[in-house]
Amino acid sequence: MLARAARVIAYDRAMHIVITHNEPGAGLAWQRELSRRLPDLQISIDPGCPDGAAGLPGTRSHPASAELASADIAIGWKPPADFFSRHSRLQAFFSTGAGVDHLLRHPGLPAGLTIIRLEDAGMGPLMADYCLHELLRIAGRHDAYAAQQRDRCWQELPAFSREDLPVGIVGVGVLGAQVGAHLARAGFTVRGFARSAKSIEGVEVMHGDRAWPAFLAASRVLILLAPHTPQTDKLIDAAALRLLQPQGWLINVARGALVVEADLIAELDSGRLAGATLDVFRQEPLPASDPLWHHRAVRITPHVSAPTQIGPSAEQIAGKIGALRRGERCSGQVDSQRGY
Ligand code: OXD
Repeated sequence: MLARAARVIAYDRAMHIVITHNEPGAGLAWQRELSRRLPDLQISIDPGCPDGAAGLPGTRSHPASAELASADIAIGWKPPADFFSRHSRLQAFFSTGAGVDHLLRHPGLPAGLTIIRLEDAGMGPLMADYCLHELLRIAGRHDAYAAQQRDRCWQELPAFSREDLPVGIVGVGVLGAQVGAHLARAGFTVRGFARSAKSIEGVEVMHGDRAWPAFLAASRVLILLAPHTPQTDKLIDAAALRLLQPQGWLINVARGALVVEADLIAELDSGRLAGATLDVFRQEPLPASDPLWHHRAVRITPHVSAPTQIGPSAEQIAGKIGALRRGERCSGQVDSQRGY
């Protein structure tokens, strides 16, 4: 499928863009940001998404269905089930997030549709700070102090040094590489795990299946930054967690489906794993009945480690649309076989 990933789309007429987004308000925000940057293009909001009935004054947010069916490019996040049946002439879909699993798993996704993901667009530094913050919190024993505060207990605990907390990052793509370099600059020993050899300043990158056990064994804090693909589904199970250094931590900022939740809870309960920071979950929002909510060793954030930065993201997408209009290639095209 690499041939498809490298495909160039040439447009010789005015293009029509349709926006679809599952969050109320997001469709309008994207329409506003893109209209400023691409004033000569028609930019509509798909009627099947929450903002579908609204639209910017002077724009046609809900054109006639024949007109909508002529959309060339879609931009958005988690399109509704019938989206692709209503937009039969699409040639490309820009994901407004780094992940594209929401598209690759869509039952109506047409074969051969070019998918383009966001590349950093301001998310890298946020993700890097989120991970550094968690590491410093672990090093400073802040969870233990929070528990002590609840019990009104005044007791100094030995802090962990940087050397005590070697970090392993699974997935060193655009975001993972930035996180790794940031943590290395902050003085942590950082290893990355990738499918193939890579060079990242300050980070030792290990690659290939044979290196996996040694990579885990060298890590005390495991950070997940890999995409969710058939290969990474349930990658982090009891066997993987038990290979980590004793009293390890898991930080998941990738996708919940990478982790076998029951195994994670069992490892935390046994005390082999000291804690987990989870920003992503197999089911989001995390159901109220999920045992993770109440686990003493788990910190939960609601998929906020690196929210899409709409200004830089719209700038990036507008630039790539410009490239496509000129018949040029643009980066970030997804290989659907690989899954990212
Ligand atoms: C994602 C994102 O892919 O938020 O999860 O960008």
